Amino acid sequence: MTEPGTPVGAVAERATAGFRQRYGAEPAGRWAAPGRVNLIGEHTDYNDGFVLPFALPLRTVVAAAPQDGERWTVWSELADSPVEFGAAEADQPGRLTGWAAYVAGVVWALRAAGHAVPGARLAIASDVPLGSGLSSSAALEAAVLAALVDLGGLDLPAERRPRLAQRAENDYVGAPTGIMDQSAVIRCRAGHALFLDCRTESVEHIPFDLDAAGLAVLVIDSRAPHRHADGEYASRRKSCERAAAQLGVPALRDVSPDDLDAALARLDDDETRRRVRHVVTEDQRVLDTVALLRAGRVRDIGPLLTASHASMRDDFEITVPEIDTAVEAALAAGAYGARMTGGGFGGCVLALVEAAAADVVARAVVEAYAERDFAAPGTVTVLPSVGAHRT
Ligand code: GAF
Repeated sequence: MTEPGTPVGAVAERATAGFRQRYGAEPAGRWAAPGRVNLIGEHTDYNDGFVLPFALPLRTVVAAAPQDGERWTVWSELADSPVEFGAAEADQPGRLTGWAAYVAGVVWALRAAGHAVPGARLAIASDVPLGSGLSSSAALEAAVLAALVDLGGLDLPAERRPRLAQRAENDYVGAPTGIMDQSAVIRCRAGHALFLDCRTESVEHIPFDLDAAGLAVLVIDSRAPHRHADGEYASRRKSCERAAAQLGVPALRDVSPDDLDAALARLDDDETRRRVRHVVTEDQRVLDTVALLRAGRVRDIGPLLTASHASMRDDFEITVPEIDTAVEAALAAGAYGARMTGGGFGGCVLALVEAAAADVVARAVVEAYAERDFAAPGTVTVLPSVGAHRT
């Protein structure tokens, strides 16, 4: 197995070193934001439902200092050259593309909300893998947002930040994602999962002390190429919204499990029925998982995780062969439960395992991949970590 995340100090040092080298000066501060995995509750956020993510010990760190005027200069260790933009580019959604769009999007969202955003120089370093479904984009948005809020002394409490970061992604970058990822990377606490009601944005921090229970969450990077992920995500979202309209409810969250059969009978095609069944049953699985965790029955959530995977595979149809293979191999090797985490069509699987068995399960997945000639997966055990903060 690979090591669980570079200590924040090492990423922060790279951000500081990058800042010094690029700008010949000391940063005024450093701000970190983590990636996330979602324990359960997939494609429920934009249906006003429930999610239960936790923050990873993998982080993006921004070293930053103010600069005169409305100008932003951004260097990233992952890019060949820095990007510089002013208010004109920031005020035009879509004008910047690629990784810099997430930075410009945050500037845009802050300005659109009436904040006086300070000009700044930023240097970015990150351990959150890109394109693995671990919310590298939300981590970047949240770290940049924290830096600009602090540098400008802006009045923006943590509970209002996820919506703003989401606007950057929805309206500047143009990705129609829900509120989960930004909430997770901003509001999570170490040792806890974040139970978020995506309609009211109220949160409860649910103790998820894996160490104390002798358990581990193994994250398996499927390394499957993201096939049509953006278009498929948008089409799932549209299909859910159409179904809610047909059923005469504000969102699918308003269909209770007791009303599910009657609701399905009112829909006119099988595919929509499957999509709705996933969302309604997934919301209930989140509530059941929370109830078990509150009762300290961590191992017992395993079957709910696995049922969530089956629902994503058969009803929401967002898994791919590499992902299903990882889940099956982890379960066969003794995991209590396993499921894909994140938007789908690639990305990562998480498996709940005895800490002492994590290596065995990881090896079983690697072997199953080799048998099918898939590119080797990445494996890492993770503990629930802290959300965005100054470091
Ligand atoms: C992606 C999105 F960004 C989230 O908003 C959420 O919908 C998730 O897919 C699926 O649960 O991570």
